[in-house]
Amino acid sequence: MSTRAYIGLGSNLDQPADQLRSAFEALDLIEGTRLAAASALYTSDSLLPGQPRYTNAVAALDTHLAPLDLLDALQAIENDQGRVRKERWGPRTLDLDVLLFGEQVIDVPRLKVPHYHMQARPFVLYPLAELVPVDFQLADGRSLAQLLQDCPFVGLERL
Ligand code: A4P
Ligand code: MG
Repeated sequence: MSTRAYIGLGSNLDQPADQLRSAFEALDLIEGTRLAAASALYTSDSLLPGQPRYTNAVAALDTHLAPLDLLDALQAIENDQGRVRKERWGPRTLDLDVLLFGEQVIDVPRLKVPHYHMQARPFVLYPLAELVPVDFQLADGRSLAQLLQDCPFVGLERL
């Protein structure tokens, strides 16, 4: 049986839109995994001042992998696309975050799911909303509709 996982994609270096398009292709090539759906791309200012603007999107995956194996595959894609980790929250060619993994709540040092700040980030919630049913709920019971209401579509541009 496969698990539906949602992945947040972000880039603010080296042609971000192209980085995300390559990443969608790479996600579909992960072993035991298929890209079920991809959101539109959205741009927004960085949460940290002085960094280039970000392009973000969300992917829906159906995967037979265990969560940590999926994380390994995501980090391999980040590395393949030239990610250099210098500082936390530094500019990056590609960031892949596991937003949701089925209904699972995961809290181990390498992986926290649902992703910690997703509920407050319009560049995560609005692309996610394109891919899920209107009555979608997170593993902890919060409804996406409520999260969207609390997180206005401000500063976001849909490409
Ligand atoms: N890790 C734990 N949980 C997860 C998860 N659910 N998904 C661990 C992925 N990784 C997870 O991640 C650091 C470690 O988190 C990993 O080794 C993994 O084991 P990282 O990607 O190396 O570091 P990071 O991305 O710099 O940190 P973080 O906290 O993921 O940053 P964010 O939250 O991604 O924020 N502004 C706009 N407009 N758009 C953006 O996308 N992104 C950031 C970075 C800042 N401002 C932004 C955006
Ligand atoms: Mg990250």
